[in-house]
Amino acid sequence: MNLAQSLLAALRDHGAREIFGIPGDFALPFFREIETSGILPLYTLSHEPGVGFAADAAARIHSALGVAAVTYGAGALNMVNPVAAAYAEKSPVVVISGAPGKGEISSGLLLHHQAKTIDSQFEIFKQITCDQARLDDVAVAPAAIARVLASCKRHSRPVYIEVPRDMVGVPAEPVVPQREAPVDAEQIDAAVAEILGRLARARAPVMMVGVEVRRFGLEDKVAALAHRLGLPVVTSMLGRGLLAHADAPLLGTYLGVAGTPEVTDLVENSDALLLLGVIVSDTNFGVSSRRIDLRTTIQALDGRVALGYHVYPDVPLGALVDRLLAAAPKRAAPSSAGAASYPRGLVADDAPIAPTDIAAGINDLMARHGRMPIAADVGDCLFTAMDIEHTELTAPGYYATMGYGVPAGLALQAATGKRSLILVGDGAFQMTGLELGNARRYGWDPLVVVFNNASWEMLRTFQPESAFNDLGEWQFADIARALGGDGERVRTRRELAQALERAIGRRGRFQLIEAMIPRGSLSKTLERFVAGVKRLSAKPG
Ligand code: TPW
Ligand code: MG
Repeated sequence: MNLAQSLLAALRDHGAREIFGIPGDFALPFFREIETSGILPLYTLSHEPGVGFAADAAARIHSALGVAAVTYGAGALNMVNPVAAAYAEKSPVVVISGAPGKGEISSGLLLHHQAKTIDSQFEIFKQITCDQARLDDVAVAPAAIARVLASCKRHSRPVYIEVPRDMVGVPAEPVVPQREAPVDAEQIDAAVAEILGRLARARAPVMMVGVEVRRFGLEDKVAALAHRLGLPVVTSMLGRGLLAHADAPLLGTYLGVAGTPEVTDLVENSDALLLLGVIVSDTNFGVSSRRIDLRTTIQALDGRVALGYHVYPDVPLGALVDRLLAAAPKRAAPSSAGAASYPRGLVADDAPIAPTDIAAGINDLMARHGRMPIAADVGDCLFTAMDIEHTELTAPGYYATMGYGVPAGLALQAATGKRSLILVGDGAFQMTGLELGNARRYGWDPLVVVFNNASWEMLRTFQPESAFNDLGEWQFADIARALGGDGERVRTRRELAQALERAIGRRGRFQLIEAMIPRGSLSKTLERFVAGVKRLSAKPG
């Protein structure tokens, strides 16, 4: 076994199922090993941001490692933003970069793709990954791989592995996975007792679930826990899509001022808000209509539990949920709050299309043809996704990078074999939409809805006076044909309803529906968001 094979087998043994990548000369030997070993399938895309987003989405949908393989410098540095997004949103992406070999480094020449020093790239990735290794010593490389992959799983954050090109074929030992660190049972029991006590005394306890619940594969257990404790459940914005397939008393998504009053009141009036794996960020909490005092909440995140000023520093979420389930009293009192209702029954008339019509059309479609996993980009398409019934969703709901939707949607299909639905704005499509050209050769046929308002509309809502938010009117439906898919431009609700039905019936090629949306026409959620943010910023203090 050589070092590359040792690394590839370790990736597979740690849960990775496929690799997304783009080679370069520093990475060619490693890519040859990927192809000839057949240990994991390789999907190449066109631009490294797409590779990073695809690996991230695969990690999210599998609740396991995603892998992005690139070349040194020009390749890896192109992935800084997607990896930063994965870091922020706790997606376990393994970045594997080719690198110059020892002999080249000592040649005294500057090397192509080198930024400041040979180490610059390693230093840059230290900022956006939780562990790193350069495999330049075969004696310690297997242990380094084991450590880095264990970190990736434990923290559910990206890691960085650099493979000098002259090391790829060197004979190496297989990687022995690290054993899981033992948990401090007494500490966990103490945390569990305090949590259950707080919940029992509370007048209006509520459970909010965030991405860690999915990252650590806890959805079914958390659903059972909610039933056991009789707690109503909401997701955070980034956690939207969680529990979609679990039997949970799920009411909707907490969006502060942008959300429905029922969910917002429930969360903001709770005297014991149990935050399970929720990243406490401005997108979740900055838009609260009534400031949530985080000291009154119970927070389980990043391997610790905090109740007010009381912190239990070593409590992994999985172990906590297991102990809560074991210790919780069997209280059958179901939560009384009603579930959210979503727009349905798209009226097929000649009115222009509003974002809410797209939500209604998709809800109708899924009711007839079954639920699809969704990848959404940033823009009003993401707010519109909040009006689509619960289904698996991957979107950068906290870090909020554009360009995510199309590559993520391709990865959903690569990872699950299921046809995905991609929601993307025209501005975001301009960034990474061409990755759709790769769908044909891999047999992916996602359904893509482009929200074309010829505008950076979200930015316009905050700063209407700026003309730079006017984009040109690109013909996205025409681009679809050139990329190997089918495209259709629709302007009315009737055309939208018909196009959705046609698209779902056509398999084998991606289907792009370009929905023309008049500027200024926003989803209800974005409307409330903008009104709420303006109201909040108008308040003194
Ligand atoms: C990589 C900043 C946030 S929203 C937005 C921009 C430029 C406009 C989105 O336009 P689009 O959608 O896609 O047409 P819509 O509904 O608003 O019309 N660069 C990156 N990420 C972000 N978030 C920005 C810039 C931004
Ligand atoms: Mg737009």
